[in-house]
Amino acid sequence: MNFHFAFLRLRVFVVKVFFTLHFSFFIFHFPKFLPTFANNINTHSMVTKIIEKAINEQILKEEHSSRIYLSMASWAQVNGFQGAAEWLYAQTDEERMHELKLIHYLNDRGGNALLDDLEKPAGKFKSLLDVFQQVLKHEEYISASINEIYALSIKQNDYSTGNFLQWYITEQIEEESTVRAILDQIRLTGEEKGGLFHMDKELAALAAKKRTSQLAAATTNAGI
Ligand code: OFO
Repeated sequence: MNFHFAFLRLRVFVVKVFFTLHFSFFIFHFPKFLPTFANNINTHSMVTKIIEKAINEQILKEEHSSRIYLSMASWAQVNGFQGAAEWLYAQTDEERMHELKLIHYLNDRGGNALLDDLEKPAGKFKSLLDVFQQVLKHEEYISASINEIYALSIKQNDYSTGNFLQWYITEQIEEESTVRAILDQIRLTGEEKGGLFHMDKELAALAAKKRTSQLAAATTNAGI
């Protein structure tokens, strides 16, 4: 074997060893890169599993809100409070719109919106005052829940979800304030027949206003 041939074989051997070592290093360390790839995907486009779970829970709460108000509306209707029934029926539809908005958002962000079992809502109430006291209590609970998901989205660096939830935060301020005003009026007019009659008329007017703004929102958000 001449010297040149031996030198060539040595070079081929060195190149082979070099590539074999690099390939083995990549295969050995590849699993460590996977979480990095996954994290990048979660941070930049898809919701994390934690946010997906939180939004799915909120979807259930909005659907439950819709049922609670539907049950209250039915009670109001059979107990002669036509205006209150109209307001509560309109509120039922609004809660369903809140639910739909969340479903579309979650699916658009690569999550999977899932429905779950619902609790049975209460069907009997002591008075109109009792109904609206329960509405306020429920809205306060929903506001706290929205705020919790907002805080979670910031913790998860999910600013898109935080931005999306801003709409719900503003909506909750409005919902609570409307119900507080209704409660103040019920207390002011009193729970005597004349006062309740007047209040029911007020609620019918508020329901008509709510329906008009729902129609406007449905026209603007026709794509949701
Ligand atoms: Fe969805 O705002 Fe009431 O519950």
